[in-house]
Amino acid sequence: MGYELPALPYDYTALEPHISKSTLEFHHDKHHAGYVSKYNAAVEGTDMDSKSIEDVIKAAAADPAKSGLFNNAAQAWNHSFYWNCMKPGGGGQPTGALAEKIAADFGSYEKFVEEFTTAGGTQFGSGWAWLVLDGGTLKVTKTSNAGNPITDGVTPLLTMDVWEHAYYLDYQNKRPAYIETFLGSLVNWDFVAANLAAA
Ligand code: MN3
Repeated sequence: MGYELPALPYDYTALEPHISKSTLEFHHDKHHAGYVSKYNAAVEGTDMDSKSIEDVIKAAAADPAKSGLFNNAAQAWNHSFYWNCMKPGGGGQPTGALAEKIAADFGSYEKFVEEFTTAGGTQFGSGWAWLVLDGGTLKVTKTSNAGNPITDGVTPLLTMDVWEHAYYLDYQNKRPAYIETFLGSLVNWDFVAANLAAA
């Protein structure tokens, strides 16, 4: 069955000046493609090949002997999700039911921004910041390396890659500037709202 590397949902230059064509070329065509390729090589000819990638992620997370498979499966999934979490002209405050839910569960949009910024900024080394739906409540979480919240039984709604390869060409060591730009100019709230509606 395998897992197909999805094309970016926008042009390589579409997120400029916030995220460069060069970052997206390396990030999608090299890093993401590499995880997908290693995932497919690992499951080919095994009983995992007939499972959805989400089921492989959950099964591999529960088996310490499958940490390599977990890393490539989760990174393949995380990046496919991440591309959709951004759009040209994105960012700023969400609207509608999502905005109301954020205000209800965090207290305010500003409080959400504070929690999400802290999660991304304090993830030591490589990882991801997430907005998830946990038992009907929105929460901010972070995971290290390839970690994915579906292994904790919660539903991912938004993610931000904080591996250095996501921002180093454009922001060098300034991860906080990347996070501020992600929230202010890139987040695709339409995608997040659709995920919330489907959860
Ligand atoms: Mn990445």
